[in-house]
Amino acid sequence: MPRIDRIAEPWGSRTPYGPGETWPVRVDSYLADGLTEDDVDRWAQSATILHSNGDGLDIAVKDDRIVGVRGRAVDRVNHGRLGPKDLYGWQANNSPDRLTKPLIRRDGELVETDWDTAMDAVAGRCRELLDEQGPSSIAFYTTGQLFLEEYYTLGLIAHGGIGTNHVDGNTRLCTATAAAALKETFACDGQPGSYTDIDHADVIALYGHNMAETQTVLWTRILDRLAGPNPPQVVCVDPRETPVARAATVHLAPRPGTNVMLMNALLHEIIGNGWVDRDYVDAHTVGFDELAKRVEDYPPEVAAEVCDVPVEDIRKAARIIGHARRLLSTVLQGFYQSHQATAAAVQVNNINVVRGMLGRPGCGILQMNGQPTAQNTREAGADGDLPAFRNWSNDSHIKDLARVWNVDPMDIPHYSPPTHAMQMFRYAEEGSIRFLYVTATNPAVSLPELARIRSILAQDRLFLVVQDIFLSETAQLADVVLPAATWGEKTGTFTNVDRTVHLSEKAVDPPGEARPDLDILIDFAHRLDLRDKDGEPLVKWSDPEGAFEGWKECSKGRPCDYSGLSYDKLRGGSGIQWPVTEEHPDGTEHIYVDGQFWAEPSYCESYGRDLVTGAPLDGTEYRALNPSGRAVLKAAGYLPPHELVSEEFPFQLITGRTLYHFHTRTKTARAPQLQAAAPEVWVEMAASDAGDRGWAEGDLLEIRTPRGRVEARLRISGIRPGVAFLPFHYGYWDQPGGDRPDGHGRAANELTLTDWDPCSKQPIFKTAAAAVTRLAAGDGPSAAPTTTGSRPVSADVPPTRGGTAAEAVEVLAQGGAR
Ligand SMILES: Nc1nc2c(c(=O)[nH]1)N[C@H]1C(S)=C(S)[C@@H](COP(=O)(O)OP(=O)(O)OC[C@H]3O[C@@H](n4cnc5c(=O)[nH]c(N)nc54)[C@H](O)[C@@H]3O)O[C@H]1N2
Ligand SMILES: Nc1nc2c(c(=O)[nH]1)N[C@H]1C(S)=C(S)[C@@H](COP(=O)(O)OP(=O)(O)OC[C@H]3O[C@@H](n4cnc5c(=O)[nH]c(N)nc54)[C@H](O)[C@@H]3O)O[C@H]1N2
Ligand SMILES: [Mo]
Repeated sequence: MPRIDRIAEPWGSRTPYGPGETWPVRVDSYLADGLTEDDVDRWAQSATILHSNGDGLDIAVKDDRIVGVRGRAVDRVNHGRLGPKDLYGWQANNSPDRLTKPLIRRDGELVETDWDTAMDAVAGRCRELLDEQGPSSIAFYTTGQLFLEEYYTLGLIAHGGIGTNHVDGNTRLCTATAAAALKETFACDGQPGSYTDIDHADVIALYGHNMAETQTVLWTRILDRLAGPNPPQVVCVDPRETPVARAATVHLAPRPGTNVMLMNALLHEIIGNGWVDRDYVDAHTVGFDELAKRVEDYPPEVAAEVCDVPVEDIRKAARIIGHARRLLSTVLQGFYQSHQATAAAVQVNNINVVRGMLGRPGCGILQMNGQPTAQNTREAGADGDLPAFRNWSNDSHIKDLARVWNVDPMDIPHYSPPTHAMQMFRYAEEGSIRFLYVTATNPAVSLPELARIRSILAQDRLFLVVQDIFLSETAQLADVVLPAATWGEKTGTFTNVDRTVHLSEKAVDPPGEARPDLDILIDFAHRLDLRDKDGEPLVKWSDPEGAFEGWKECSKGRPCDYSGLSYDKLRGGSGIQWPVTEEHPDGTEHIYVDGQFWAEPSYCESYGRDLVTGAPLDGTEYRALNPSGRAVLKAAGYLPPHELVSEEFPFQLITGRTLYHFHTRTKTARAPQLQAAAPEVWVEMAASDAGDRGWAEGDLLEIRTPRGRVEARLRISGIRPGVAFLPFHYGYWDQPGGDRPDGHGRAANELTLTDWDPCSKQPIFKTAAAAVTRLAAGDGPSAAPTTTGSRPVSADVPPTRGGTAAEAVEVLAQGGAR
């Protein structure tokens, strides 16, 4: 069987196809230690977890250990393909340094203990605080990496049992703007697009989205269209020369933080030239006149100046988008992690809406998620929102939720918008939050301004519980550490960006005494003795399928309706797109068909916000604006970034990802092929910036902002001049699981600022002003990958290769390139 080094060739072989054709099948697999499929004892059905794409796969098991993975040919998402992180990342499950016993802090040290002692300490401290200070002293900070069943249970415990409003996920750092932008335009979360739109689109526009590295299989789908007949045109908006930029018909590389200016100029051209579907706008929208008037002030000449992009490129991009017959737009962190995040993302929605490009094949918006299960954090109400897109400011929605949970409506906090993560950390800093229960996230590396975060997490008065699979940087600061089972070791469901629900089956037992997150949460609820209004236990299930059945009831009749799904139905075939109901038993590929939205005032999830101040609108205001539930076209003026460059801090600092690592690397650094591909932090700068200063590839630089400093070796790349890029994957411990802080010198978030978008409250990771100096000349190139956005401009950097250790199998169903 053909073997390919998938470190060297992250996207594998091409299987070209044309518009409207079916994407050919290509089954990718990787088994450890030279095993073949004949050696495998059994396969367990699941999907990928180190990104949001939701590629169906099977987990290979031999001698009760995970030994590899194979893509599922029948799955609608990937047609068998897997990306490098999927092929190699599962090895972290088998890492010898997994947490296997609970830990508790005694005399300043974390020591091993038994589950009873650990859980009594957790529930005991929580109960004490509830009695002394009330529910507002309790907070939960969760993730986009657990299962739907776990979030739903957590939301029930926190909102319905404890009654705190302080529940959020790291999804605040990740997809808060996706949700916010959808709520602004459609008054409800829920992804309008479908991945199959790639099969039909004639124009694909990617805004601040390095899909090639962050959803590799989705990008493979685009590459296969680009290699086929009548390929789509691609528009890329990104200040770096990413693989997306290289494949684009037009690449706009704006100054970081100027997205709204650029979007307004694109809309200026589109509306000004009449590239508008007037019938659609008249029948299905409100707000067009304000939008048209607002963007009059943003001619391309002005944007060209502010964004520093050639005016003819802006016009060209607008013409391509304006003439598209089937337009797919995708948005991610280059838009979401900035000061006008929601305002910018909403302008992307506006383009598709004014062009009438929604609800049919090839016409979609993907306000992308990042994490594998972030969609579920939002749906199930573990990000502060209420379950199943219920509206916290609509009393009848609260009453309905109270019915499902059998609690009193007044017991569900809904007196103000849910507390967002950045505010929760502020409350912990000020001392009003005294108990913080962290599940499956590593805030000591991933939150902005780490010196501050460390000091908050290390406070004596804060009781910190960390539930993880490794002793992360955050876990090392905890009072109690709870060892969790993870993907492959527990069962549950999760939903990807395009609403596809997958079942992930347990393949093997967790190591040592580690337990599924769901079991731990239910144990916590029982120890707190949480009850419903009839005195029965509040949490009525004891296993994942029971939780799923509870969720089906909760979601029935709401937009994200799972009531027609079951575990059995998800077994054997492809993932299925919600809503799944009696009328649509096989799921729903396109929502918002014929301009039908979930925006009707009594049904919608959100009444929207002011894009500048973030203040929520109330029901009366919303009814006046949008009585019949149309799409809302919201305009926004451009505001400059909050932290501007100066003589002292002349570089714009942006941060982000590389193809081979996931976040704080707790998993990918433990997969040898991935770690070797990007072993240490680097900083990207343009050749002109390096040349002006006499710096060379591989020189050791110091990057400094008013918050901290990082040392990194220089990669001279195709990034725009004046901008420096740092990957944020490298935490401050020497090696994952190591116990020696190395002086806090390499985590990008030492440098980032405590500031957020007013509407989505998503932190600004993509614009800060930095000083860069050289500490030492290098003795060779930096270790940054050459296959990605960090591709060197110079030819003498050795290419990134995985060698035989990274050879994966690729089986083409129809003749492809190999
Ligand atoms: N390999 C890999 N894949 C992942 C992840 C991972 O850690 N590694 N994480 C997953 C998660 S949780 C997420 S959220 C996604 C994130 O996926 P992406 O959003 O695609 O990744 P980022 O690298 O954070 O940011 C994307 C791009 O934004 C650009 N950018 C920076 N500032 C600006 C700006 O002001 N304007 C514009 N237009 N662009 C700007 C950067 O140059 C960068 O190329 O990836 C998911 N997939
Ligand atoms: N500067 C900068 N900072 C950023 C970003 C950026 O672009 N730039 N991006 C932001 C974004 S989009 C995101 S999503 C965040 C990600 O930030 P984090 O969520 O902090 O990153 P992870 O490394 O994914 O942390 C997940 C943790 O959960 C653990 N874990 C994995 N599986 C399980 C499980 O099944 N159960 C339990 N209990 N634990 C588990 C892992 O070991 C790990 O410690 O970072 C954000 N921070
Ligand atoms: Mo994310």
